[in-house]
Amino acid sequence: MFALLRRLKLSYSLYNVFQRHRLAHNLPLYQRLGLKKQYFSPVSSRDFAHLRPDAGLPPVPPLAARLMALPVFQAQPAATRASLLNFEDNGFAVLPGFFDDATVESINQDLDNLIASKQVDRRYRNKFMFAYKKSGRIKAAGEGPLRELITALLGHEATLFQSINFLTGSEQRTHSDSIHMSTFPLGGMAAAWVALEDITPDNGPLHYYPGSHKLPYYLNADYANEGTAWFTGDKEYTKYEATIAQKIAEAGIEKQVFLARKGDVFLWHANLMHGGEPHHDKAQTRKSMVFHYFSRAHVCYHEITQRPALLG
Ligand SMILES: O=C(O)CCC(=O)C(=O)O
Repeated sequence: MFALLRRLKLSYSLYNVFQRHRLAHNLPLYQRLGLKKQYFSPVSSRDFAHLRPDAGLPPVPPLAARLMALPVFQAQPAATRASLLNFEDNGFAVLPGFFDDATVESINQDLDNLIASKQVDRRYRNKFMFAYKKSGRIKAAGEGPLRELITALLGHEATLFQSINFLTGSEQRTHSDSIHMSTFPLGGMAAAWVALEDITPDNGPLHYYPGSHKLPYYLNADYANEGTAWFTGDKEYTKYEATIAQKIAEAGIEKQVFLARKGDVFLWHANLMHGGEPHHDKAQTRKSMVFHYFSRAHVCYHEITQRPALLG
């Protein structure tokens, strides 16, 4: 009964009626796209199926020009600049030592304090969600130069949607963030993953599939999870994960594991397939943090739950 209620679109639309200030971002875009929707209306990829893939997006200069204009880009070592310039080809960029030791330690200290004072709690097994709302130092890490780089990569103003801190490996199966944090047009999100200590093969490193962002975006229709006018889809998330595993095997893309050093940053594209390796050595922690950003120029929503995204 509870599961059915959770899938009832009306129940969360009612909740969203009280969130106008955080949902109004989609309204000008709905209007530009000719979609008759309220700020609280359910939304999914099905609503955009009749539109041109780039409908409603303003043109932007090429990636190299966007990056060159940024002092933070100019200040990076040559290898980091090359990695950022290749983002559109590879689907990721690596920024070794982007955060210094003192910054990382202050973030670890803030997270410890937030956990001890119960200001953040563990959700979805081992995720400390939205700590940036409680820690100025975590927020500063996600805003500032990192967000400027993400804005340049997206070509549109990036807004920090969420932070997730981990003390252990996520062990999440391979996925594209676009099934969780979705946009129209496709591709209007990106993420920054930060190593808050050295990562080893045994403490659940991040994994990713280079170039996999060029695969199609696999959304509700690809695992028969579109639902009905009243209810969201009824498929288990494991069915999505199995679909992704099959698509990657068919594409023959080889997995890479990111053995980061403390302070390293890994940026990924909205459709880069990635996940967490098994965390074998439970005596080790895996301190890390990920920021997910949405583009302000896109309709931002959640494909599985068909909810508009709450920003700000
Ligand atoms: O940190 C990890 O192991 C994976 C995180 C992840 O997949 C995500 O935040 O989307």
